[in-house]
Amino acid sequence: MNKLKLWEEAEAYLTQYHQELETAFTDFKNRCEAVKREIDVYGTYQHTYDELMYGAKLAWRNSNRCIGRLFWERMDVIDARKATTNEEVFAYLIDHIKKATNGGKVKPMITIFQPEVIQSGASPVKIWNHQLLRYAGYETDEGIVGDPASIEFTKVCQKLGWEGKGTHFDLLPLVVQVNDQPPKWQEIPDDVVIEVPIQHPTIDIFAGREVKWYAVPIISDMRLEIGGLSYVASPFNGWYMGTEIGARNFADEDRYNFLPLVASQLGLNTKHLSTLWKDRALVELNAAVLSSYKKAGVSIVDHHTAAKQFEIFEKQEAKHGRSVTGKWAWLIPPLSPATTHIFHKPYDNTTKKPNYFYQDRFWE
Ligand code: HEM
Ligand code: NRG
Repeated sequence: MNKLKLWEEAEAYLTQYHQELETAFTDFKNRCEAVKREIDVYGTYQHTYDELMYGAKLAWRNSNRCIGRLFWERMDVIDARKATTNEEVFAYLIDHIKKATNGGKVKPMITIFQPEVIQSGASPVKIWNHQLLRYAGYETDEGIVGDPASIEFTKVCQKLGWEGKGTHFDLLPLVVQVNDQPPKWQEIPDDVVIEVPIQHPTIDIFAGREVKWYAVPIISDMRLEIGGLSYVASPFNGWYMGTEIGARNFADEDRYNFLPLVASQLGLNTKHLSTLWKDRALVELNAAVLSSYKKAGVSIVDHHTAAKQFEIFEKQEAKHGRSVTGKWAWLIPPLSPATTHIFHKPYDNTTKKPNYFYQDRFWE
């Protein structure tokens, strides 16, 4: 990115920041002058903590695929830009898991490391994990063990010397890389992780097998862009919507694929698709996820409540004279979508900035 483009991006963000926060006009002008000079002299600039915090929240507000945006102003923003060593990065990540988990009362949180260096394109801090907490997946002679979505990354971890126990629910290690040195891995301490045993309230839907899921989804492979700066390592989390686990992670044929087992435990006729055995199994599986998280005292939201909250978000944004952008195919829940208002209207999928973007994997 050249200086002119960077300044344009910076100016657009500073303008939005000062407008929405209604700061004094002189403060806005002074800050613009300072940033402009910084870019002229150094070819880059640094955000103040307040700019970083508000930018991360705006990026959430602008996340078209997220149904959880009502709470966009309520997120803890940790400034980890001073972390330069593997040890410091690991410490921040483990602290993030601990504080976001918060004993089960999950807190939305983001930890932001140094941004990409504009002049060289180098990234001083990289996180290789897709989520800070995720289960390994192994190809064995008896078929896949664990989460099929993790097979490739699990191989990467094994190449680095990590060895999993070989269960269906082995937490992968954290893998970080500083200054393009060889990556380092570290196991996550047990005492900072909450996992929820999944049980149906009345039926043995897993035929006695131990099934569980981790409490907090912490996406760690997206790039946070604010005012032309790219925070390539900025893991963030909210809490789960039940269907993410019950209708996708446990149900997709290329994930844990539990529907046939659950249906057979429910005594359903799986010979004919027309018995709706998949739909019946899905409902009980999702009910089991929601009631298990509730019983364990871990925050989770069902898709009906989440859709209602999203409707409030849309009204709130309209009241502030702002348009809500969204990606319909992602916003509708994968279970009973037409029971939510989201199904019945179109959404404009324009990308606003700041935002969270996909980026190339660091390990490929
Ligand atoms: C996507 C719910 C918090 C940013 C999603 C999805 C759901 C969801 C259901 C779709 C996921 C999928 O289908 O794989 C929630 C809930 C939250 C929450 C219930 C509770 C507070 C957050 C926070 C951020 C965020 C704190 C960022 C600061 C995103 C982004 C995506 C997303 C960027 C797209 C992810 C992708 O493309 O893989 N959210 N979210 N969400 N959410 Fe949220
Ligand atoms: N579907 C993924 C997680 C994606 C993000 N979901 C959230 N994000 N709820 C899964 O692990 O099932 N969040 O920040 O809360």
